[in-house]
Amino acid sequence: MPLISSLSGRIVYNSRGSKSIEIDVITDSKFLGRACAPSGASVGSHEVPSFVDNNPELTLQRFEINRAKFIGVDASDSKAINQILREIDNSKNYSGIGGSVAYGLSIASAASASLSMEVPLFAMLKHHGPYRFPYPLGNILGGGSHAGPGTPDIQEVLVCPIGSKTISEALETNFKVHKDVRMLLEKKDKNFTYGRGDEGAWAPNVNNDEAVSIVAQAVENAGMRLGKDIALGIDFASSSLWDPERKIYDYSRQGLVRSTEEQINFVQDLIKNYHLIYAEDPVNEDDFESMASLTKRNKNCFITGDDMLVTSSERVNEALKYGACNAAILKVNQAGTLHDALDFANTCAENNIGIITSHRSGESIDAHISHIAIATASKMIKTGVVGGERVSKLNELLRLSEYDLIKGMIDLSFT
Ligand code: 2PG
Ligand code: MG
Repeated sequence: MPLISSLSGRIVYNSRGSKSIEIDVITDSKFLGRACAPSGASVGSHEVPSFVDNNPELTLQRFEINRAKFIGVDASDSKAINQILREIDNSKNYSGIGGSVAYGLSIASAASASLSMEVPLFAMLKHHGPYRFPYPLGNILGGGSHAGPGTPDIQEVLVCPIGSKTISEALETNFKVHKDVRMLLEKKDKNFTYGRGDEGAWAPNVNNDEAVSIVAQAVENAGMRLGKDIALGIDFASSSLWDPERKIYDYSRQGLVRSTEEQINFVQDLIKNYHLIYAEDPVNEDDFESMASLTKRNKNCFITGDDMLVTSSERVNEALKYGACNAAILKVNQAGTLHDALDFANTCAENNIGIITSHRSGESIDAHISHIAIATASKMIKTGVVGGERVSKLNELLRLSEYDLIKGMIDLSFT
């Protein structure tokens, strides 16, 4: 049994240059597991907060005061780690210890246990059922909270290489589209600076309609069939556009507003015209009814809840009452601990909700999510395409594809 012999924590910096908490867990006095909490820019209002009172130093202090309570605990027992955290912090959302401590502790413990047990993390987390390899869902072009004025209001236009048969082929395809989109943007705007947003997606001065059409154009120019070789997806992150007082979606960069009905029609037209396979947060985080109407009409598109579900079993159970989604984003730091996130994954799997494991816009070079995506049989892994903190997850997928346990094949099925 991999027993925790020591723990330490520190403040480090994420890909945005903001403070984050990193936790080290050592089991059996020699196996070091290390995890750094990521953070979002477009944060759902029901998410676990990263820090106690928004204060990284105070959060680290809380960890220091409580760390001895984890000594001697079985690091592979995510439930036991969770229980101790719940005893320390009786708030519902880890606001007493801080979401980044909950994240770091739970992931670092699992990582350390996997070293001690000499099994890869994905295999330690998954005990039964067939393995599947997720498709990389790559962020190609965007704006919203991830980029500045002049960029699209829509946060992300993504691609999924659904025709690829291996992970390396899939990665090559995404890299090609990312490069080709830059060439199209250069042609369109002589002043294009090659600027990129927080996740490495191009951040050009184009409106929302142009953003989607340029990515589609790049796919077609490369001789690939839209919806067959590559499918497009969009993260509308529409809670960031929603104005609850005026009850409108405010596309301020494009200078227009949409009522809820107009928003649904806008999304529906994009799904139809571009054969979208993926539509994330197309309506605001609490509008389960509108989400349900899109889910009902689009059997071949993942209508996905991110800010809506915040990796919470409670929220997904609520969504199920409406039939609000057929897919869900899994971000461990939205939930708090690895145990909470795996619990959410089970609820999704039992109810036929496809899982998409995801990075955050503020990231480290950790690659644990690549393992979590495999362990949860995620349909896709949302990682971005370029940037060291994005590529680290993709390169880990390449390494993992070498395991005999996993066939290099990926299989995007809706069932
Ligand atoms: C999202 C994420 C990741 P953020 O909205 O899905 O792309 O962004 O981490 O800023 O919430
Ligand atoms: Mg999102």
